[in-house]
Amino acid sequence: MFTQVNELRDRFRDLLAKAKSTADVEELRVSFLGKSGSVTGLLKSMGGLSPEDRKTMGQAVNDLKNRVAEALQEKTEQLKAAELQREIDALPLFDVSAPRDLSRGSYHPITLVQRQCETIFKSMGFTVEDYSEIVTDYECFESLNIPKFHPARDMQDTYYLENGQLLKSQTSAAQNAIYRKYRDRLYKDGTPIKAIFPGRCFRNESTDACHENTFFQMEGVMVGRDISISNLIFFMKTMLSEVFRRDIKVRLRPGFFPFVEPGFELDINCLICGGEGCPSCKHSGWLELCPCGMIHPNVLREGGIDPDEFTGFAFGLGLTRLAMMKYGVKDIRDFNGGLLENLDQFTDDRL
Ligand code: FA5
Repeated sequence: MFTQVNELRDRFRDLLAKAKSTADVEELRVSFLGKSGSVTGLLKSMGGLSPEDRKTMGQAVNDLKNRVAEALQEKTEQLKAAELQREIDALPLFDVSAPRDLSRGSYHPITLVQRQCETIFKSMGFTVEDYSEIVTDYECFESLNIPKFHPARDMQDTYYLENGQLLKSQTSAAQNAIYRKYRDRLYKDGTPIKAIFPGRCFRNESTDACHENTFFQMEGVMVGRDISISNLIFFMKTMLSEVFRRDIKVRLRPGFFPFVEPGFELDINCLICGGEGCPSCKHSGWLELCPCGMIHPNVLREGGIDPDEFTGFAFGLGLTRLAMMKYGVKDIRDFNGGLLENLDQFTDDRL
């Protein structure tokens, strides 16, 4: 029987040396150590031996069994490492110092539209202001003629921090700070305040094809002597014709916002369906794009400006919706979706 053990050991060595893959090794394991394997068969065949022979043979076969198991384990690890190395060798070389392939990155469509609007308004003498995303209740509501418990608060629910601050629901939240920043110059030499402030807004509301809980607006204000609705309409028309570079149908209708009087809704004919009605425009053919109006005297007063001396207009352009219309994006949620195939197809030759 010892001869059998030796023969088995030699045969195993030969076969193991020939194994080329982890699958070959597994096959060997089954044929030697499996239920009907050769080593298992030897163990079973020891029943007819004397107790002494069984003891010696048992030790020899168990020894063989352990060595076979160890050798199989070692070979598997070697083959796995070699297989991994082959996969690594097959990978294309990546040179971190190589110049970046710019064709693989792009601006987000909202960034494109935002920059385009900034360029247009800068060319008309507006400054571009930055403002935080976390604001106080005063900035977002009270300074805008929306006192605590005013029903107009129901129009914009947002996300509150434990310390009472909130994620701004509208870029109008920056109005008060802008009036305070520029009012001295306004009083000193009458230079009108002309500012835009783009920014991310947040609303706690259900999403659909034209509503997101996180979206971009761009606020604009102009305050000076004798500023009227005609100025407002001029700037809105100029901006839209520059952005779309073609004739766009718009409509102005009365709208209520506590911080403007009179207030308007400026709607744009839906460019996704051409005005026929679709989910992007809630089947109305029109898309609310840019509410606006003449700044309410209370809001000017709160910003340290005398409404008997100065007047102004304000607008709150829905930048994300503008990007939808400009690029024909049917569902607003695609902008936050992160799918590069969706996002990297837009360019603007003026950037
Ligand atoms: C406002 O936020 C006012 N602050 C705008 C304003 C400014 C009025 C200055 C008067 C003077 P409204 O809630 O309608 O208004 O939002 C303005 C625009 O932001 C909308 O026309 C729309 O284009 C966009 N908008 C509003 N909510 C969402 C939303 N959930 N998802 C995407 N865009 C939105």
